[in-house]
Amino acid sequence: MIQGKLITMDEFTIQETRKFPQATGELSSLLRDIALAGKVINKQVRKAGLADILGKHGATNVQGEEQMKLDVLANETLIHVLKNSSDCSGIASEENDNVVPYEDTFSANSKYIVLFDPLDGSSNIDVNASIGTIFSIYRRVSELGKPCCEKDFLQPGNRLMAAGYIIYGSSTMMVYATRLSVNGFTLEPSIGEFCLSHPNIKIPDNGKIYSINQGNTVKFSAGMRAYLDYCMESKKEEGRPYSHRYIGSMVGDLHRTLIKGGIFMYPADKSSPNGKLRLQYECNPMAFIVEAAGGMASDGTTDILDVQPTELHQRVPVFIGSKNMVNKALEFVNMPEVVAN
Ligand code: P6P
Repeated sequence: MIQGKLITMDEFTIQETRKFPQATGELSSLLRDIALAGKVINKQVRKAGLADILGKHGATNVQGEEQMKLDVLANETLIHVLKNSSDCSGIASEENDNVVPYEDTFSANSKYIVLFDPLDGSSNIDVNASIGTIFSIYRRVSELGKPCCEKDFLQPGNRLMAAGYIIYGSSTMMVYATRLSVNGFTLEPSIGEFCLSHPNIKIPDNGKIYSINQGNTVKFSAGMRAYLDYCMESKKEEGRPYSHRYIGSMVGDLHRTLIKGGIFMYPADKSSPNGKLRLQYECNPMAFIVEAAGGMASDGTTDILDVQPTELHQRVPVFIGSKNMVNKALEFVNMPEVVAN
């Protein structure tokens, strides 16, 4: 707020850019393009209950998941907006089997690439629960002047330049992290602008909410089951057991975790040895945001951001949130099996 005046995301990113004389403003411009795509997707999401765009699109994506029509619309919106951006050389999407280099000369000379999950949590679309767009921005490693290629999209999360999400919930918010801070912007529909509402977000070191699909418990390791027992027991020092919250939409569960503290987990299990969530489209961007806010993200043994991707759509187990809670969970998960039984 400046003298009670709203600060738009554009004003904020320009102010941030001015702090670094060597900054070219390209990253800020790319963030503004993503925000534009978010506004277009938001318009489609907000009318989903009315327009005939509910229901299955019929196609299935590389994950074998049936695509809801909004998934497709969101994906196409992001591809179109970023193709017309002056700062993106190509994209990779959870909905596309392969990377999509933009073939024009201008894009071939752009220095950034973007990965996204266009509409995460899409199974919640027709029950009106929070869903979201997740994005990651890397500086490309391939030669400028030529189309970007797959190696640009297989960089570890510790090389991210920025990452964020747009959550279509009770309000529409865009939260993004650079290496300096995490900031949240709420869409003000009357002016069509994202306005700064959550400056310099920090995740509490502790929380009282654990978030996991407990329906998978029978498939979890003994250590994982021991941690869930710990969460459910009444802890004298905390006065009550933790609360369990699970929306089934990573953006919704992690936005709550970021704001209130807590832990979100999608661990490996007997039928999914690498868990379910995708490293490049969900776990790396969320880990970058949470760690920039002072939290922690692990695959059970390694910091998520240090995992070297080998495949575009690879999955990874994830424990992410308040650092003290993640460390406690890892104690249980990594205890010798015989002790945990
Ligand atoms: P489950 C949504 O499909 C998603 O990719 C994440 O947004 C969410 O956290 C997870 O899968 C939910 O998976 O197996 O609990 O339905």
